[in-house]
Amino acid sequence: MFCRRLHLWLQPGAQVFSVSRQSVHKLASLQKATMLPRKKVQSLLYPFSDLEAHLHRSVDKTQFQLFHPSLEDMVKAEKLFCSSPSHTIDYYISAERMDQIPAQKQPEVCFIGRSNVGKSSLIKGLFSLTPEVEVRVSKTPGHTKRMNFFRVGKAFTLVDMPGYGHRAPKDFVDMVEPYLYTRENLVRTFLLVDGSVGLQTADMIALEMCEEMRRPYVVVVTKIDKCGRGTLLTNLLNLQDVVKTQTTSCFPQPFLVSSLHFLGIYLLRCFIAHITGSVRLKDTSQS
Ligand SMILES: Nc1nc2c(ncn2[C@@H]2O[C@H](COP(=O)(O)OP(=O)(O)O)[C@@H](O)[C@H]2O)c(=O)[nH]1
Ligand SMILES: [Mg+2]
Repeated sequence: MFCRRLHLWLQPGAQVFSVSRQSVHKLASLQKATMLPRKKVQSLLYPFSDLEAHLHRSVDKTQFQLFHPSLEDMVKAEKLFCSSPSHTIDYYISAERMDQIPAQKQPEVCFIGRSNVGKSSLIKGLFSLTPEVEVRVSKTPGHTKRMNFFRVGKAFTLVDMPGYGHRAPKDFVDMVEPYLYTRENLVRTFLLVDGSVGLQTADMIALEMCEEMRRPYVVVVTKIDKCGRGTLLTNLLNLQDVVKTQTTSCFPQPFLVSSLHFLGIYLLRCFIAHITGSVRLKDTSQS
């Protein structure tokens, strides 16, 4: 890891992205975001573009950009996250056990990760175009004690899972594991890892479990606004090493997000729309 660190141009203290907090509410829709200066638009849509130049040329960057849809595709995907009379987005049900969840045909995606990693904030960000959908975000770790299901029309269901690790190992065994193993319509699991602290023991346990499950999953790197560029890149390269050497079912590209500054939210919306079969991308080689 320390050798990797030498590849970076370290700028201690330099915050990675600089969209001001006040302007975040204006960023919920792409149409508004694209009015910003070009460079800011780039980092909002493809957060990795801000980091790319700071990696040594020996680092393989293609893995970070496998899913790289056009702006047009992202606009198409965004429509899916806007509620309308014929396409209702709503909180559907919350459950503590599998037998409380009705079986469903429509594809499902779920968000798992340690308590406080930013799951609920990310889901809130994804649904920011439909603010009437209530997603509770807490300052207290372990707040989400139930599995919360959100319906996105007939397109897919999105599930906010209880956090594991800190004070919540029981929830993991009781809820997260049985759900991941048995939910038939689950098409993708998003495993969230805090980019400002990097992979922790509990993340590694979750990663191993996702591997055992042998169903496709994706790593989402959260809170990328919270640390300097050097720390983020170090954590990111370490994560890439783990994904490359220790996983077979993980999508090689980590998705970088900041729910606070709206970075990477559009790209993630587009990826979800794509994997649930809701939006056909122009270039179908992206998977
Ligand atoms: N700086 C920063 N803080 C965040 C971000 N996302 C979430 N947080 C904060 O992290 C804490 C936990 O977030 P939450 O979404 O409730 O985490 P959960 O337990 O995984 O659902 C809250 O205080 C959030 O405000 C982010 O992108 N950047
Ligand atoms: Mg939560």
